[in-house]
Amino acid sequence: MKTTASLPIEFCGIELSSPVINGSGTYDAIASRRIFGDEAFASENFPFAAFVSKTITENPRAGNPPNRIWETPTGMINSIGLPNPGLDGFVEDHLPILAELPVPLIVSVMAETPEGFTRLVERIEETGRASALELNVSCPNVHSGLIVGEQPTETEQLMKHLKGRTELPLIVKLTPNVASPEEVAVAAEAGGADAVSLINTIKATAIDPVSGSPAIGAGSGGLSGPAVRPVALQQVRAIRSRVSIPIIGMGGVTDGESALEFLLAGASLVAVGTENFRDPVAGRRIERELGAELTRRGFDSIGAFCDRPSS
Ligand code: RRO
Repeated sequence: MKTTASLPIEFCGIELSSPVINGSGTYDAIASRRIFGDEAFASENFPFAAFVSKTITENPRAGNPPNRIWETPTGMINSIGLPNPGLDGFVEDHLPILAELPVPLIVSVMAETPEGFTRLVERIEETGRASALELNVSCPNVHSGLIVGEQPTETEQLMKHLKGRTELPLIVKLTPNVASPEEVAVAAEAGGADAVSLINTIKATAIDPVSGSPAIGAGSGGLSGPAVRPVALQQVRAIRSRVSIPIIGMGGVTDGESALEFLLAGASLVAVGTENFRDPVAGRRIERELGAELTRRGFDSIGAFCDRPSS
């Protein structure tokens, strides 16, 4: 028997070398290329099986005032506020670099209207450089005026609006900050979503005991890291029982065992987020550990695990 299970997997028609990818906004591939050169994009070094970009909007955004990041017990609050170069800046300056990645690219987008989403989706598709799109309808730090990710009917309408307009798989990034994320997932599937990803961060704040004011510049942000893992697992499990499209599970994945927990809860892929800030090559380690976890349980491939009788 091999020492570790083989991990290649297909997701929405995309061939991936493993089920371990990054969470949007948690790994700066462009900075890694700038600092480490071509080595950063060598397939044996790049830590994920697909790369999800930081979310972009049509117009450039400066982001929120500091503090943008705050460490918490077993987690982190962020309120970055979606700084990004806008669609033109992304297509002209970032995409040519991301096109050199050794893995498929998933571009994350956010807009205030269905028409705005359409412009983002169509322009990214035109470049021919993305394998899929993630629709971020769940950022806790941007008041877009669009409550689409919180309202099942709005989510379904957005998906119906976008569906005929692109050939690319559409992944809907869900918020944990609603009473029933399952209802939003069901609506996304009904509208034509190809997959859902969850969880985005959980609304949170921290108070500076000296000033008595929030430690976060914007007043509040979103909690991530191991602290949120039990919440994420519950939501992945609940959504798995309600939809048949694939799920990208995330929330406090730090090692092979926690990645396996998400697969057991019903995710097809797992995304690493906060752990990348502690260990930028965590994805590679988690992939290795996941292979060993599967082998220990008698599976020689991720396919055999997915086809196990109880699943
Ligand atoms: O940029 C952010 O503040 C941010 C985004 Br877009 C998101 O989707 N989730 C998050 O925790 N932070």
